[in-house]
Parts: sequence; C-alpha cells; structure tokens
Amino acid sequence: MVVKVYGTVNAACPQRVMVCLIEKEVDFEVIHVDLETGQQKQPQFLLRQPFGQVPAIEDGDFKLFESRAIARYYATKYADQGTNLLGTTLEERALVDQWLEVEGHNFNNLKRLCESKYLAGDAFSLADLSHLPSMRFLMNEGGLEHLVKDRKNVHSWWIDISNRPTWKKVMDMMMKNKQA
Ligand SMILES: N[C@@H](CCC(=O)N[C@@H](CS)C(=O)NCC(=O)O)C(=O)O
Repeated sequence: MVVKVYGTVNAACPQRVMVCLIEKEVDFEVIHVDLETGQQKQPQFLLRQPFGQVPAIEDGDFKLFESRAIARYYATKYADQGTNLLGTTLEERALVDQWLEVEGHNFNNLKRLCESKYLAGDAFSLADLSHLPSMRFLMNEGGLEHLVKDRKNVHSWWIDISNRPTWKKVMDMMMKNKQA
C-alpha cells in the first residue's frame, strides 16, 4: 500500500515530505487538499490535522501530521534505504537534529555554511532537505533571491541541494499541477 500524503504539491510543507519520500525511495500518492477553498479547515480534515493545515500522511493504519515529524519518521523507518538523511554516529545524528530545529524555529541562520559544505557536516541530510521548500519560496514568490546570491557559501549550497534529482522531481510535480 503506498503512503498517502494529504496536501497539495504547490505548498512548501507537503513538498518537504514529498522530497523526503523520494530520497528514501518510498512510493506515495498525493491526495489533493484544496487550500484555496479551505478544505483543510473542514471538520473531516481536522480529524487528520487538528490545526487545519497540510501535510498529513496515512501509512496503512498509521497517521501523522507535522512535516518535519513525518520526514524524521520516514528517514528513520527507512534508515537503510535510499539516501542516509540522519547521519551515522550519535554525534552526526545530533547535529542533523540541531540544524533541523534551527530550520524549524530560526530559518535565517545559515552562517554555519562557512564551516561545512552542508548544515550538519560533510553530507546532505534532513537539515538541508528541510530547507528546500522555504528557500524556493523565498527566492521565487518571496523576491528575496539576492539574500542567497549575495552569500557565496549559501549560494553554492543552494545550487547543490536544489539540483538534486529528487527535488527536481518535486518541482516537476508542481509544474504539472500548475499547468493542469
Ligand atoms: N508546522 C506545520 C505547518 C503546516 C503549514 O503551515 N501548512 C501550510 C502549507 S505549507 C498550510 O496548510 N496552509 C494553509 C492554512 O494554514 O490554512 C508543518 O510543518 O506541517
């Protein structure tokens, strides 16, 4: 049974989950929730996500909401499949968690990239992945591309992570959805 992702491919938080599932080579389908008509606030959807937001997932009998919790769940559940997004040693894992928290609560602190290629060290991780949707929004609809381009390390990091085939797949899904 494939994982059901409730949300829309256009929104940043469901995109965080989708790119994680693609990195972990987990099949999924998107069950469209129409944010424009407020479907996410309907009583039936509030049973899945009590705050009336997307994404939420259904994986067999298991249900979960909050995009970072979902991403962490799949990165852990499929630790030996696809890209290792969590690090290997206890310390590497702690650093991934630390930078994931920073992304969730303090989005703008990317000075760390002066010290390492990726946020939690030398390897791409959940902490980098989690930035993809909000960075894309910031640089496009947000009109703040200069904030990235003016910072050499941040720019190189962005070019690297946004060119991952997995993120390009999510972007293709978004484009197709917009054209439909
Ligand atoms: N902390 C939540 C935030 C979810 C969230 O803000 N979702 C947005 C889309 S990116 C949404 O549902 N917006 C519509 C609304 O708030 O009514 C998560 O990461 O899942």
